[in-house]
Amino acid sequence: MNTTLPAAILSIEGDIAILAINHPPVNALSQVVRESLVKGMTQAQANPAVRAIVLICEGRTFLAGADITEFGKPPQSPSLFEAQDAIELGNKPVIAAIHGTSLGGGFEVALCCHYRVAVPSAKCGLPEVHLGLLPGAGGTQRLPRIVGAAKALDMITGGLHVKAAECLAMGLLDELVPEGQLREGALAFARKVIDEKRPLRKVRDLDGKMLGARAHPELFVEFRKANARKFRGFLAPEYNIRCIEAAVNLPFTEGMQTERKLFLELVSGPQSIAQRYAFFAERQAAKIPDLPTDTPVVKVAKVGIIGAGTMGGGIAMNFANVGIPVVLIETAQDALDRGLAVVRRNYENTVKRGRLSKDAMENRLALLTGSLNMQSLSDCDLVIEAVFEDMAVKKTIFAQLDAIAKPGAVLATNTSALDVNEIASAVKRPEAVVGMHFFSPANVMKLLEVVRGAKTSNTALATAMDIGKKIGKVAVMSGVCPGFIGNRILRARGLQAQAMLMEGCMPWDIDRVLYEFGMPMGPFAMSDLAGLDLGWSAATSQSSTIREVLCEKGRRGQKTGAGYYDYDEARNAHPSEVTQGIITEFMQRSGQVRRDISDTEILERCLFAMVNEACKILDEGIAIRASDIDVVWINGYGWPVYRGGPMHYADSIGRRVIADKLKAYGTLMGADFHISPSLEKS
Ligand code: T1G
Repeated sequence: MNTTLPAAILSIEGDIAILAINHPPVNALSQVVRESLVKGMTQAQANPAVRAIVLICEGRTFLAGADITEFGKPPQSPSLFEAQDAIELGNKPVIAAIHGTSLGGGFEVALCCHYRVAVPSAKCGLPEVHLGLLPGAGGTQRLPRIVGAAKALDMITGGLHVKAAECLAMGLLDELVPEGQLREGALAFARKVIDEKRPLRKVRDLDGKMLGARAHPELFVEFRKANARKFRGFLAPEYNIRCIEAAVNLPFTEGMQTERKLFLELVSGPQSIAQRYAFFAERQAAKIPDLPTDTPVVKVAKVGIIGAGTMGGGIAMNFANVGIPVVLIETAQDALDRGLAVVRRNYENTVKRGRLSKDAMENRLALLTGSLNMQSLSDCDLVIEAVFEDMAVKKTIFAQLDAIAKPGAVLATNTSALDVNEIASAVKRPEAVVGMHFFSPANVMKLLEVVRGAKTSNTALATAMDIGKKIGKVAVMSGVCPGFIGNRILRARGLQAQAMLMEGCMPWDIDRVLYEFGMPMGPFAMSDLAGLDLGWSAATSQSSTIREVLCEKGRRGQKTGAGYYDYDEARNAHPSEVTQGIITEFMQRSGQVRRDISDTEILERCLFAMVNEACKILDEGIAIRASDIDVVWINGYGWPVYRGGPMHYADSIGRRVIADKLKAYGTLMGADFHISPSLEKS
């Protein structure tokens, strides 16, 4: 006998009820799901034949959290709390049957079940912190009661998705059932619960782990100190910590009140609004309006990478990490050996940090082969060129590649700014050419700019976007222009920063303002990190810029112990009298008179110049939508996600206000500066 509910089917097998939720795409706890939980549980508990209830989901995953699209709208009953009470306070044992990713409110529902089983491929987590929130349905109070305060702090403030085996070890799961047999396994477990007369075990009643933590309040002090840098500027981590402190020190009901109060503060605050915006923006970026969703995609079974330098090696790791073999091409054996050695060292560091097993490292390294012969690329489905940023060199390589690569192969360039159309002109199959701009370090940074050339085919574009997601990148499509989206905006900011050095600022003034805004570092610290001599040549240097003079003096950045800053042995940056002297001399030579520049002016000229360039990028159709630009800067340059990105930030200030401020700065913005048409009209 089956009962159909708004987003579920309730069925009875013998003395076990099965409530199967079905609400694609991820069984989010929308109103219809909450209603189905209350109705299904009530009916099953009222049925005298039923002695246990299995809660399971159809589709790709168990409940994956509250429906984020409902936030900021009037609440619709029943509430998530009512749905949880219908489970936890019922008169029959409820077993959660978990697959996919049981996250946020979804896992909080599972924690209200009396027992939890999962397939080995499942993951559980309370990642609300990534949305600028906290687990607002009892997760901060129930999780520590099972795993203890220390593990709860890591899991919740890290927003971790924890593998089923680890969840079992921590006591979050009662049993792992065979992969692909979740329903059968859950029913068998329910049978045991009935036959063994297991109790209605409620997590809220567990207190053993809390007693232990109560005796060690220093845990929270140390945790805050150890994570201060990582949590800098964010509200949600601190609020999550306070909730876990409440779980340790207060009775359950009072702890729940603390959680509710802090959740309500976060959910209506600008940081969570920005982080929820960023969550959806990232998913929007994958949607290219004029690219049919059924566009054929090349299956990438083997990748070729030309250039085994820092970028080439880092790019190669992305593919090896997901089991795709890579052949790395170099022109000389020592360069090839060096490149492969860097890759091995990167993996060894990850193993040392305990984030990769030695076997996994060896398996990945086994997927990487090196060759001095470009013919080795002939069976690759995707070839990525990652050589020196010189157009002539790139065109020569693509012409050679054209004669070697197999029909249908996608030919990508990792260029960070050069004209993809010109590169494509070097081959007879320009439709196969696409830009895949990785960000350094390529094995770490999540952003991938996929550059669509004038002749790039839909298949080449779709393949680049698809493989980008498969290797864990956030792919954003860009049109062709110097610097594409991210670096073009970076340049606009850099022009203001450099100009202000000639008006009275020192590099450390500008870096401080942007660091305090939330950027990981300012433009001058970034330049020192990357190396001031990128693209510089002693042969042609003429002391014409501050950067040239620094390079001529051997101050080429962190790697030389000095650049804009002086660096100590621990590579800590210190303001430099040498740099100050160079800047002062430059100002005197050009007759500039120093003036005091406020932090506000520094911030506005840097950020508003970025917004203006972003508007031009939209005006020119280089980016599809404003939120794509935000995704680029959050994932490629460390724009603080709690501020949503340059365009979200612009909207929070008002584009009209920005246009007026830019006009007020007038010629200070530079002789070549002009306001974007769309910003002008806003
Ligand atoms: N609400 C609404 N829509 C969601 C959603 C959610 N929670 N999760 C995903 N979607 C949409 C997404 O926008 C996309 O839509 C589609 O589903 C597939 O997503 C009270 C307050 C589950 C790991 O943080 O991490 O519970 O673009 O492309 O790569 O304490 O989605 O197809 O139209 O990401 O396979 C807590 C968020 C919420 C989990 C699947 N939960 N989701 O990844 O697919 S707050 C989360 C994810 C909360 C409680 C608190 C991932 C995923 P479209 P996708 P995927």
